[in-house]
Amino acid sequence: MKTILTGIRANSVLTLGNYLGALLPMVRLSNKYSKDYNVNIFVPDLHSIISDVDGDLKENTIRTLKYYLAAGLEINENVHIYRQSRVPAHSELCWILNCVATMGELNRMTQYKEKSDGKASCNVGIFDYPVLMAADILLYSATYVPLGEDQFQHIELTRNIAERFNHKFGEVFIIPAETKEQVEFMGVEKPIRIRDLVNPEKKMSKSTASENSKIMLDDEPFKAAKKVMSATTDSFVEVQFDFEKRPGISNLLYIEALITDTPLDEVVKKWQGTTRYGELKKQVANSVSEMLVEFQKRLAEISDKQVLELFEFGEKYANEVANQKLIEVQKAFNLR
Ligand code: AQP
Repeated sequence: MKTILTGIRANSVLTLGNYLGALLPMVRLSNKYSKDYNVNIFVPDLHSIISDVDGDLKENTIRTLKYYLAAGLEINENVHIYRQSRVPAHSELCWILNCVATMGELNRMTQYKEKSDGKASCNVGIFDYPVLMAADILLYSATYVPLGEDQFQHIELTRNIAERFNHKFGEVFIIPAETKEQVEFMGVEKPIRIRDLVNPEKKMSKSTASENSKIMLDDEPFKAAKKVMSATTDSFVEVQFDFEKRPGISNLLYIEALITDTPLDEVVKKWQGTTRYGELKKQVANSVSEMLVEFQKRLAEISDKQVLELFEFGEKYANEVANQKLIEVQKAFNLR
């Protein structure tokens, strides 16, 4: 069986960007394919500590898994849920892959440049986490890795590291699908990138200081609606969908399409060419707040015990699969 794999860092409450870009697509894919595919959903808690953790990491980890359940994830024996730190093979393989990856390729990673920008010094984890990510993917021979747009460069890096390894040591790793195929599998036209509400040139991020820039999944729905109403748009007369020239209003159209699961074309057709900026904002504010009401209601019904039981099953599976692959790698490297 092929494997679909994804993870979201648990360093704080998630944003609407994380939800629409990564969490919801994964839930939809899992529900659609988990009869015929392995589905691995893990919390990369070792990735979380490359930056400050807001709150208690253990609790954040459990909450992040609850988000998947609240977003409608259906569980069967092919769905595996685990914590990265409970599967030591991730760190072990990361070290080995560090000896295959090059400084030059890691230096080119946009996320590294953005996360280290302006800092006099940053921790080595910020530089090296794409290699840990490669280990996360390759240990389970994952073909599909549904992620937001910002992480696609890391999938390409994973492919390069795996190809280089296989070329030198034999066919040890399954190569994840290339970007185009990943995007097609996700059923979207291009990788998803939700923008910052105040500065729509940038992506919406958990760590952005300005509260109005981001919608958090624990925001009170009326507060989230207010943030949408005050989102930056533009000073043109008519609504146009164009991320290059009109990122603010395009972001709102995009959010509306993703939340209501309506084709983007249809949403754009309804609003494009009209002067109804205010009405469009109200519509999106409504959709966001309705989504949060439903989501938060479901979240409150999920217990820690439910999640801990899933970890128990998933971590047993993950250790078995990952250790087997690690042994193959160690043999290839003559460590064993
Ligand atoms: N704005 C976004 N639009 C679409 N997808 C997004 N993702 C993040 N932001 C957006 C996707 O969410 C997943 C998990 O991200 P992560 O927490 O592991 O790391 P990140 O990309 O660093 O997320 P943030 O919100 O920007 O966190 P901070 O501010 O802490 O650095 C990934 O699939 C990502 O693509």
